[in-house]
Amino acid sequence: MSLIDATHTTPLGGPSLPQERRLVTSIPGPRSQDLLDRKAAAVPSGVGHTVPVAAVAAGGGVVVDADGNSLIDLGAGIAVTTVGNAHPKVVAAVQAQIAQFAHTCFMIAPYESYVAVAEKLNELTPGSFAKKTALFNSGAEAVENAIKIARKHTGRQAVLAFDHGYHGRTNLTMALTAKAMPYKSGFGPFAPEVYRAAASYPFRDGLTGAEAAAKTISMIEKQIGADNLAAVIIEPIQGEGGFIVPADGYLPAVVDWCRANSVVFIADEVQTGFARTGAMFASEHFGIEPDLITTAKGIAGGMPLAGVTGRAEIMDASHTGGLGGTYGGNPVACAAALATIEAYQEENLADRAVQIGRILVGRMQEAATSDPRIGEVRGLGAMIGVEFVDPATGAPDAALAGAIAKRAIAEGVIVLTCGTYGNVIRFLPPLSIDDALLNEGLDVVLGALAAA
Ligand code: PLZ
Repeated sequence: MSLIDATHTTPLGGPSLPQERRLVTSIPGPRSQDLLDRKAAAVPSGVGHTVPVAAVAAGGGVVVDADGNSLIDLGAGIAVTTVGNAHPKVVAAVQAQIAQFAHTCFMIAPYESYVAVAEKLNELTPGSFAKKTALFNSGAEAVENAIKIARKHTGRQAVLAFDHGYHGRTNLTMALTAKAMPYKSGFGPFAPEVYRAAASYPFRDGLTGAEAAAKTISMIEKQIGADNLAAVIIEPIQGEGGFIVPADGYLPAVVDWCRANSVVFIADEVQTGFARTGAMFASEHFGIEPDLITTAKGIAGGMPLAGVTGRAEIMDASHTGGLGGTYGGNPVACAAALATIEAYQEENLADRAVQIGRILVGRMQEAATSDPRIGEVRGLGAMIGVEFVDPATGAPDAALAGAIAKRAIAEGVIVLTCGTYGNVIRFLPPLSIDDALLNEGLDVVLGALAAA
């Protein structure tokens, strides 16, 4: 039994896939199990997986597996296929570009699509100042380069990251990431001159934005020294750390302090970017204009691409040849990005994210009124997290979040967890999901909560 056979009988992906939850076997079915057995033999165990299926097609709001099961997708491959999997525009753009040329290396022979993506990002990111953009392959690589640029611009070395922060799995980004397991344990030593402060976590710190910012700033001044600090890097809504939305005023106060002290403020919008939160970039909700913004994930409809966009005078700090990489801004990925960005705009997907968010928050808050295990429902647009707690103590309940996700997956709904304490269920549906399918997915998740 081979997966190749299965793909012959499986429809192409994209929005024309039947938008339904359909279980024809238990999860995993036999064909998926075959692949998981091969995976176990061929791929190191360090590379885990959340959903035990062999995916063969996806689109709209579903992922279809090799056994013919159709799962409702509430994760979008971790906020990547925000525009919808196998979006027809993206498929057409990729096919056209790959037939034209696959690669020249932008550092060797530049091409238009890279420049066009840079122009788009310069235009769409918040900030009315002159901007420039450099392209890379992954979120981690974008973050690495944002730090390089900030150090070169300031001539300083220290970087401040935050509790609950996530920035990637490379050496520098592991250092920036807060959580030891599974991201860092045993993988050190980590890059030096990385410091960590508490950010704002209203549900757990009880502080106003101004109070939390005062704590952050005091930490910087006392433990790092403004003169040593090149950059502050923060996710406007912390993603892997638990979908933590900072209190009002926190981010603007930190940005103001950075500006007054010539520190580069970097917003890591790898997870929050591209219509996900109901705005093109989450920074807009908080009224901030970051000096640099890192992007990836939703940028190119599933093709690997990432960017650093920011103030032209900071972006230009590096000597010629100091930034780059063999594949960064690959033409196929850039073609996909241009098609994806066009789709966000033509289909008003930021507005769609707001509508999806209303459904998510409405259903979860309604459940919270009668279920004290729901500590908080939070987020913006179609980036919503539900934090589960022990009702008696408020202590994080990771076992409950894990049990809900596991049961939902077994019943055909892809749902992800996150959080430093592992006790948050996060919703990141593709914005191409329809209301009926979204509601059915939430029925299953709430059923799993009731059963847990
Ligand atoms: N910055 C804010 O969310 C990636 C990680 C999945 P890459 N988040 C998903 C995992 O377990 O590896 C992320 C992010 C923020 C940076 C990154 C890193 O992006 O494209 O995975 O390198």
